[in-house]
Amino acid sequence: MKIELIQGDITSIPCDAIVNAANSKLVGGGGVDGAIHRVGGTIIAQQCAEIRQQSGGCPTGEAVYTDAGNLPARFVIHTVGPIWQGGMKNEPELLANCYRNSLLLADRLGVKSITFPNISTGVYGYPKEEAAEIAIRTVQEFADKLHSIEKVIFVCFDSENVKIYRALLSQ
Ligand code: AR6
Repeated sequence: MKIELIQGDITSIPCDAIVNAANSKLVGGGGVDGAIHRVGGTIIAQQCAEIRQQSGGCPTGEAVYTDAGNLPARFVIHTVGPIWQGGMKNEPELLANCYRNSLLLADRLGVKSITFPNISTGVYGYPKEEAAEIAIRTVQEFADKLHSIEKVIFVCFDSENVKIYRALLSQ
C-alpha cells in the first residue's frame, strides 16, 4: 500500500473514496464538510438524512458512507473526529478510530484509492502535529490488514499541515 501527500482541495482529487470530516448529526457544515456537500450536490445530504433517520447519525470515531454525487469519486466516507478538549477526553483514541474505521469501511467497499483530510484540525481544534502523528501511525499500522486499498492520500489544505506531514512521512 502506498501513502501519498498532496496539498490542495480534496474535492478536486480523483479517487474511489473521499473521507469527510463530518459532525455526528451528519448535517453538513463548514470546512471540508461544506466543500464536499457543495461540490457533491444534494444527493449527499439526502443520504445523510436517511442514515440519520435510521441510526441517529454517526458517533465520534465511527464511519458511514454515501454516494459521492458530482465528486470525482464513488463514495464519501463520513467520519466524525473528536472535538479537542485538552487531550484527556480520549481524543487520541477517538481520532485513531476515525482513520481505522474509515479504512475498514473503504476496504469492505472494495475501494482502491482513498483520500483523507486532516480530520479534527480545523473547527474541532485538534493540535495539528499530534493529529498528523496519529493519522500516519494508524494508516501505517493498518497497511497489511487491508485487502483492496492500494493507495492512501493525505490531502492537506493548509501549508502548516503540509509541512508537518512532509516531515513525518520522510522519517
Ligand atoms: N479540502 C481539504 N481539506 C480541507 C478543505 C478542502 N476543501 N477545507 C478545509 N480543509 P474542518 P474538523 C481542512 O474544520 O476540524 C464542519 O463544520 C482544514 O484546513 O473542515 O474535523 C463539520 O460539519 C483542516 O485542516 O473539520 C463539523 O461540524 C481540516 O480540513 C466540523 O467542521 C479539517 O477542518 C468538523 O471539524
